[in-house]
Amino acid sequence: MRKTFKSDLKWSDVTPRTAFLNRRQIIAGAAALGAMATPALAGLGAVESAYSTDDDPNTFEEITRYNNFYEFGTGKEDPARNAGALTTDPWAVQIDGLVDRPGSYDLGEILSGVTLEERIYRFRCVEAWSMVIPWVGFELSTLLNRVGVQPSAKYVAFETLVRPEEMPGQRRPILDWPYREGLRLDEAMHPLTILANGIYDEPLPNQNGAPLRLVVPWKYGFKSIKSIVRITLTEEQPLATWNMVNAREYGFYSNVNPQVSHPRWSQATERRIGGGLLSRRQETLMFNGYGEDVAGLYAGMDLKKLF
Ligand SMILES: Nc1nc2c(c(=O)[nH]1)N[C@H]1C(S)=C(S)[C@@H](COP(=O)(O)O)O[C@H]1N2
Ligand SMILES: [Mo]
Repeated sequence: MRKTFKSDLKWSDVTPRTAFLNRRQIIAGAAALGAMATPALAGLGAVESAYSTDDDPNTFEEITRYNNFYEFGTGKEDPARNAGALTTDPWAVQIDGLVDRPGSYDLGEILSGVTLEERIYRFRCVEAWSMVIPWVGFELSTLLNRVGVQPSAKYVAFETLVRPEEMPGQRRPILDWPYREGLRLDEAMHPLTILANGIYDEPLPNQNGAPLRLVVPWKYGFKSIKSIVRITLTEEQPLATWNMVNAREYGFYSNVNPQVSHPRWSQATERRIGGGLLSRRQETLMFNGYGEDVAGLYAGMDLKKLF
């Protein structure tokens, strides 16, 4: 089982897959030799996690050039083209609602209290494409525990930045800004749920939701809200952007489920984004393959009704 190895190579943006796989072989080799002391720190200095998948990760280029981030336009290439203008420093996150220590928390302050981990997760968009992304981040529960969740809290609401001067998509009523998402508290506290601030040991590119975005790997990608400026603990189920657009097509839960079709397409299979011959359609897994870890959250729930 992979665990707690420091990064020992800095990955190149140009040939990330090769560098990445070499690095993993080096780490596996070091583990086999019992070489526990791998002291070098590189990049964000994340430690590896047993929650990572063994699936081949997508390249840095694939992950950063094919995006959904409607604040920067609706085309898959718009975010990479337009998001460079976003100012991500300074950055603060307002944490409020049913918490003991509400306030505006500077990003540096948030990051100083966490252990960054590498989490290689499958990522499944509701549009039936998927990738494998080596995130760097930390468990959302760490942050929520630090601010103190009050017993009456049942949900967590998230909001993305509103800054139309830097986000051209927000100058048009594409969505009802800000982009909003929400989780049930037990989903938010689950160890698989992370806030990411990096990819491939590099700071998160703006088009992927810099400087801080949610990643919930067993749910459709739109739940993983980007560029978060507000986290609110609530008693009522919060509003969620795509659910507001069309509740019949996008449920509040939106757990990946090959048995529940989108009204306009099947969710039984997905297209794994990838170069040339490796590109392939594959079967979609229940809870995106994370059922062993998360199915218990939904015991007794009718997942066709509460989809
Ligand atoms: N604020 C915001 N967050 C967002 C979106 C968005 O348009 N705005 N798109 C969502 C969708 S549909 C997907 S699939 C993922 C895409 O993440 P990626 O571009 O890092 O792969 O971000 C999600 N988070
Ligand atoms: Mo998506």
